[in-house]
Amino acid sequence: MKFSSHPVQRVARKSARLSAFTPAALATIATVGAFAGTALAAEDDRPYTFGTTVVSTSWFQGRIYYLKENTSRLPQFENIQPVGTIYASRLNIWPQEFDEGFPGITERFEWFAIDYSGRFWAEAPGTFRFSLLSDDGARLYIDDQELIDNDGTHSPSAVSARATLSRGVHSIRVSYFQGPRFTVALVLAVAPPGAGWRIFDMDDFPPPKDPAEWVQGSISDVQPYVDPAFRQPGRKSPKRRK
Ligand SMILES: [Ca+2]
Repeated sequence: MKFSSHPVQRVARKSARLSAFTPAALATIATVGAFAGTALAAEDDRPYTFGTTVVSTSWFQGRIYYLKENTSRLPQFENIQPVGTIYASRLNIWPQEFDEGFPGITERFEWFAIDYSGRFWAEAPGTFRFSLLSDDGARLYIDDQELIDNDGTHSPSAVSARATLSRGVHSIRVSYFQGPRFTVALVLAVAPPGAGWRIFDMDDFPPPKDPAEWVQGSISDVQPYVDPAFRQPGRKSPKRRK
């Protein structure tokens, strides 16, 4: 999928023009970009972290793995042992240089993978759209079904999909790997039923307070998604027919 054909990438392109990926710049993007809304505007002061070591049972749990040099695809995670665990409510790492590793876990900044998993509650059933921007490869699974395959060694690029989710608890997994130094990116965005694009945040999808109300959700109708509002690069906008 080309750079400009996708909402996530369109925002990334806007941000590139702002010369620095600062929180202030992101807040500005939030007010003008395809993700307009409170989620981005309420950016915390560490917008680029892959996660923290502070344990949270309601967030993504990300297991960090070392990869062999010249790995070009996501690994078989079942066959390797994690070197540490981090937690994140959102995956909001815009394209950036990364050379510091993970505080308290490892100094490695290339040839690593993170397998994020968690659970979220869909209150309103219907069509959810997801978009996954990454450098290098990433895949998105919901309820053990693969929605997005953005694997491989590549510069920041996004792939989108849509699916119908029922009301209830859903599992979510984002597998990610960073190949060669230095650039990284990992942004997961969602457009819930009848709503616009925003950063997917676990805190936006809490279950009912009473566990007696919890029900298992289901997924159906998984399909690729291309936003009709975005033109293909190099093409003029179609003339309206009379
Ligand atoms: Ca990279």
